[in-house]
Amino acid sequence: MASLGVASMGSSPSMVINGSNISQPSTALWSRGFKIFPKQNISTLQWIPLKSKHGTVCAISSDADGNESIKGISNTGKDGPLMIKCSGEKPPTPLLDTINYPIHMKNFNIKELRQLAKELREEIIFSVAETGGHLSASLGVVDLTVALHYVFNTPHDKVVWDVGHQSYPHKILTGRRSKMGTMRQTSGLAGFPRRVESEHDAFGVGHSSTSISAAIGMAVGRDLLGKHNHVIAVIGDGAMTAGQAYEALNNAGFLDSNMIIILNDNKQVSLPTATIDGPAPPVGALSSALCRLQASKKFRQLREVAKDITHQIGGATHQLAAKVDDYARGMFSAPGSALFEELGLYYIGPVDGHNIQDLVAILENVKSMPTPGPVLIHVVTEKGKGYPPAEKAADKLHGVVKFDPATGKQFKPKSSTLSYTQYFAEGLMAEAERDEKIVAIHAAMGGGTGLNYFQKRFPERCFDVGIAEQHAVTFAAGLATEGLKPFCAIYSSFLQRGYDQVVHDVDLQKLPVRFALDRAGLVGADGPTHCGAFDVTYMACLPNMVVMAPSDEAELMHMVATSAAIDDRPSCFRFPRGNGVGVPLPPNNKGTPLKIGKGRILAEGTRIAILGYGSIVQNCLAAREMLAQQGISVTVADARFCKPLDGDLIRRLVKEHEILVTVEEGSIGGFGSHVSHFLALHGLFDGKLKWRPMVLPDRYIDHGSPKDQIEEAGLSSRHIAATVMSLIGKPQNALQAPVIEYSSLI
Ligand SMILES: Cc1ncc(C[n+]2csc(CCOP(=O)(O)OP(=O)(O)O)c2C)c(N)n1
Repeated sequence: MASLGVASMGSSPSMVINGSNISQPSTALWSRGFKIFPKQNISTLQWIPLKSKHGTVCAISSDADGNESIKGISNTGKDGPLMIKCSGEKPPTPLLDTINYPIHMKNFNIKELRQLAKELREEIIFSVAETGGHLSASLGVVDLTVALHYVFNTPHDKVVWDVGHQSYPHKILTGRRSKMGTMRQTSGLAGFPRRVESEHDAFGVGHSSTSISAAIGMAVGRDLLGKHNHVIAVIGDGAMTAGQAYEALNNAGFLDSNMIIILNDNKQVSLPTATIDGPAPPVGALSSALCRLQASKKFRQLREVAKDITHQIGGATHQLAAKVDDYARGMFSAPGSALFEELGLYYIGPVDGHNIQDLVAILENVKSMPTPGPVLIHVVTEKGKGYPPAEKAADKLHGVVKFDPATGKQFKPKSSTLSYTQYFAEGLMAEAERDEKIVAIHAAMGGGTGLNYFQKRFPERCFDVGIAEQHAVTFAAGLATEGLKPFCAIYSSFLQRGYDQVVHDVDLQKLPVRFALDRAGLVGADGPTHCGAFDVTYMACLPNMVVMAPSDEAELMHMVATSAAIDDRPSCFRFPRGNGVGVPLPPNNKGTPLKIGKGRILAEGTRIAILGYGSIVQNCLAAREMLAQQGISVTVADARFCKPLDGDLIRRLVKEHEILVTVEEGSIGGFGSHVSHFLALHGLFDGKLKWRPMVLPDRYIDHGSPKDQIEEAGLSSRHIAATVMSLIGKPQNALQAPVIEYSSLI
């Protein structure tokens, strides 16, 4: 196990340890009042605590060569964030105004750093109130961010933010303050770190739990190239629930490269949601382990006593104390810390993540070590820290639209319809009322998937597995083997994580797991990391999977019912971010199972057939109206199924029309590819048919408004109509009608 020496000054500022020859303390200690030093340098150590009137304690340590270093460590307990003011006026930011890059804060003292943190908080609240975005995760790491940028030197040193939704203070301190007003908007700053946006963004993110893996790669790369920078991964306790994080920890301990992992523990594992009564309690064993660890003051004291006895008496008592120590570790402390240490990481913590002085002291100590190996610093923070409306809100104001900074009240747009997500939840609850075998699974996304409503209605039948999409899929497969009817609700882009599980654990075994793929297609402000571009492609190539997409919210409810009824193989249906179109819903939200593999014609025409797949059908209908104004008669069909395809419908469309245009909000290789495959195999390309596929472009589309994104993708109703016009040789500029996009209704 990698190990550092740790000398404790104990919890009392008046405690004096003079000249203690501390041999091999192997354990993690409370952050206040300690000095860490490389084990190999231990010879003599002097702690000379000096009380100042501010309660500051200074310690002097001297190494074997007699070199002394002085450390000032606060023990005042008053070092939390300064009170912030949120009037709605632009806050005065005299210190922040002097900083464009971290280099400008290097001469600050602790008091100034605390003031800087206060100004950063006010700045974030002010700017996110104007733009919307991820608020509370960023507020929670302001002090940590200040300490990191004070101690380390990005971009030379690499700071890898996990998920990246907490990176707003980092962005402000690294040259992007003036662009904060463009956050998540078309051509503006991204809501997550991106390598193309700044050299200070060491790694692009959006999906969780990648930071440790990436950081190890950077650390090993550095070593291979003989470089000397520091690498720091900052990962939340939520992100720490994913398997990849453990794979990385395991590998970090084995490779033993120097790196720092900061575990940002705010006791929020799943995304909190405002749509249930209170914040979602943290799920998973690690979470409870971390809680126990934080609560284990007694344990820390016991260990201090054991250590003191060890050093004072030695010999047999030493062994006894060591046993007490081991026993105590197993009993009270800290499955969390034990786990990390077993994996070969040196564990420090828990540390108050809002105490800049402590954070700076610890980071400087770890930084100054020549070969610490992988070190895990367990930092405890509060999500939304410093902003009372966020601290109090049930959802902690995790993700917000524009809001009033004085009150935290959000300006949510009024809509006559609900989100597709909510219609899904309603449809699923209607099924579950009638069939008690229906169970629901999500991966830390109760609010995002609407399953928080299901959870409330059927608490025993809803499972939040943490940010663990792979596990969610195989867990669902296991449930299916027992005859239950699992609905796995996962965003399209997040299911990419669980793909082998979908293939190997579900499809190959023909297990009836139902996948509800939310956020299909373009997602607006979250950008390409969250864009559901690929699911049709990756699901429809699987031999046993039934693949569906509803064109409106009523169809969504029918597809929920269809999936519930399919009990001999897996099935999936995708639906977009945004609101329904306002069609009548089935009675009591209870859908009727559709005939598998059967589409429908929505509007009859003569020359041209547009075959849409999914909610983009609404744009096809709008395009039809535009073309009608040009005297062009168009049939619009709703495919409903990508797999199995409705061969009869395709044959009919080809037979009765000169032109077939397929439209989908998905990548190449999806619905259009299946249609073309069918056309080719059945000789339907051998005549006069003109066929054009309209899909998402073969590149990633940046964050922006849904309207801008669909324009850029070339999938607006105007684009569909223009494609038809060009196919029949008419000038496209004849299209004057207003553009109606379903996506703009979001
Ligand atoms: C693979 C993946 N699944 C789900 C999400 C959605 N998500 C974003 S933040 C978050 C919670 C992260 O918790 P934590 O890491 O503790 O950060 P906190 O928001 O609490 O600061 C989730 C589930 C994601 N980004 N990536």
